[in-house]
Amino acid sequence: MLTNNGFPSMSNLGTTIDFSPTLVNRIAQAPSILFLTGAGVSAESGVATFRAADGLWSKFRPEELANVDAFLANPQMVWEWYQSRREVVLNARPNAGHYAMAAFEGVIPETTVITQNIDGLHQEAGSRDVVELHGNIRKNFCQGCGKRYDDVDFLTEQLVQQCGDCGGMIRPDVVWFGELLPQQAIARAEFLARKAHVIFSVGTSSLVWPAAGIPLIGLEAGAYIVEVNPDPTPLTNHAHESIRGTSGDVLPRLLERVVGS
Ligand code: BV8
Ligand code: ZN
Repeated sequence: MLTNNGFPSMSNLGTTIDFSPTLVNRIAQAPSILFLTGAGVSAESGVATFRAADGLWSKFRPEELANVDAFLANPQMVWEWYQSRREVVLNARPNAGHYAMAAFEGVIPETTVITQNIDGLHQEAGSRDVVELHGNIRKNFCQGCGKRYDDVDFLTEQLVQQCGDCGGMIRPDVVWFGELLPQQAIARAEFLARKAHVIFSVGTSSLVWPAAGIPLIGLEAGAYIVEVNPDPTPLTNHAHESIRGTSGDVLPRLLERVVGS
């Protein structure tokens, strides 16, 4: 009998979702599972997604903001955009979807979260093995010399900050378009995708590469691919199952179903 090791029981979940027995059995018997997550997982924590109608980029385009040329051309504008996002992230709390993914660690020992999100909410929810593919908005470094400024709280600084060592501009430690992902993070993500028995793609539009390729690497290696998203994405036709729903609703119910199986 699987237990979820004392994580809050989800029994008051009301109506049920008819999960396929194949999915429940595959998870229950899996030595390792993987969650690839995107902005949709944090939407229920009040952190805007990128491509929704009211998303972050409805007013701007990625090229204008999330790339180093934009930062070098207009550092103050890019800095202010990140300051406004930092403010939202630091006031956000994990939601039921984050907590369910953390609780899966108590059911399937080898549970890893590979996230595209930069908000740190998986770690705050208790997930112990989180790979951040696109960095973390709570960390910073100098664009000029690379000096780290992780423990400095810039939240109140409205102006772009200068490096004490070289006078260069300090930037959030996130991966911008055209920049390589942290080598160790993408290598570990691809390694885990080849090993996982079940891979969940949760809350991502599956548009940004190389993150979007992670489930496909797992598919090729024989993993069971499950998408959780209110909308279809380019991954939908490749997934074994695509569950139309929100992460905060689907994942706690799935955990309940697996624990009870
Ligand atoms: C690189 C950090 C070498 C900064 C981000 C191959 C093919 C085509 C293009 C490329 C390719 N390889 C590289 C590229 C270029 C580019 C790319 O992928 N472009 C795309 C747009 C075509 N990739 C790169 O530049 C990467 N670097 O590969 O370097 C290189 C460079 C150039 C050319 C070749 C090689 C770097 C990519 C990282 C960029 N940084 N963010 C910041 O956050 O400010 S990307 C940004 O978008 C996010 O980090 C996120 O990771 C990403 C994807 O967004 P999502 O998380 O999916 O969010 P989105 O809003 O799109 O979707 C939300 C989903 O959730 C929706 O489906 C919605 O229905 C769903 N949802 C909503 N509510 C819920 C929900 N789901 C569940 N529950 C809910 N409640
Ligand atoms: Zn510097």
